[in-house]
Amino acid sequence: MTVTAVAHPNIALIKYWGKQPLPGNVPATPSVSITLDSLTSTTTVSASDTDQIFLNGEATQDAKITACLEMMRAEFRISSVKIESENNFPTAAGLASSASGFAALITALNTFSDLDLSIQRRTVYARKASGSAARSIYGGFASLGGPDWIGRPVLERSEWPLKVVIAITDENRKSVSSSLGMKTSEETSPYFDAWVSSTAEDYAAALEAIEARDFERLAILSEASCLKMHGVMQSSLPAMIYWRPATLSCIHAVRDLRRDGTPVFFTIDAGPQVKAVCLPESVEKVEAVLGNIPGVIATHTVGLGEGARLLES
Ligand code: 2P0
Repeated sequence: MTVTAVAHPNIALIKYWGKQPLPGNVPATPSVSITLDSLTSTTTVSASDTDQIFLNGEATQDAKITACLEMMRAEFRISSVKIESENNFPTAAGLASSASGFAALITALNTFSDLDLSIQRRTVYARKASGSAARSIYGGFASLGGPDWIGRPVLERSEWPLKVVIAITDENRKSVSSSLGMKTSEETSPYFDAWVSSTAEDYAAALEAIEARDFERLAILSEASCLKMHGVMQSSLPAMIYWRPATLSCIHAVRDLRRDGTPVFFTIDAGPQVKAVCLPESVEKVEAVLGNIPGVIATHTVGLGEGARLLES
């Protein structure tokens, strides 16, 4: 039997950065995200004599996928498998390929191995594989918060159909993985505790802003969460400076646009790309402004996507 699942990356508006000293990959901060459309991870699981992993057509050893299989086999009977995963966007360049990849893998394994996991339990296993993957199990707006650290749906994509203009400023693979980066921040950033305690408030306020469709409030909270996270990254030892010069130019351009009345805000993950979140009517203006910034290689505009799902064969 062969099972194929697809999932999309998500971008956190209130960010997850850091883990609790507990088993099961438990985040230190709650997060809220939007799942994107267009960008897709497609993962096929099939029977095999030995475990084999292919990423974008190339045989590879992937420590996180191997650990995910081990974690699942500690609880379930899962035979040797061949895993083939393809992304239609750059891997590991701050576009959350691990979120979509693991959301698709857990969804495919669930059916391949007859695990019969509820959607909530799929978010838990996705989280254990990669924290942000819990949120890609759902489409639209999703959250991952305590005390149970289960992924939850917040709004359907049709309930607030925001757009995201992604400005690509560097297509190289990022130099520091998120897991290592988080560990470095936990151990060395003098701001880490303040980051964790203040994010609980941002999370509650963002859920209220989303519920109220209050764009301006969500803009302020999201930009603050992003800049706080990057402050923690930059105050770690060694410092993680993910931004390129064009990243900073995009930040200023988005702030100028909003000050002049265009509903748009920025967010940036563990990479150099800028995601400008806006209302549909502002897309053309945001694309034109960001596309003209020196150092911006390309812009891609996406909408909000569906949750992880099986591909009909
Ligand atoms: C997020 N990021 O909330 C934050 C913002 C990156 C910056 O979640 O160690 O790949 O696998 O749980 O999920 C990226 O971290 O980390 C991430 P692991 P993950 O989207």
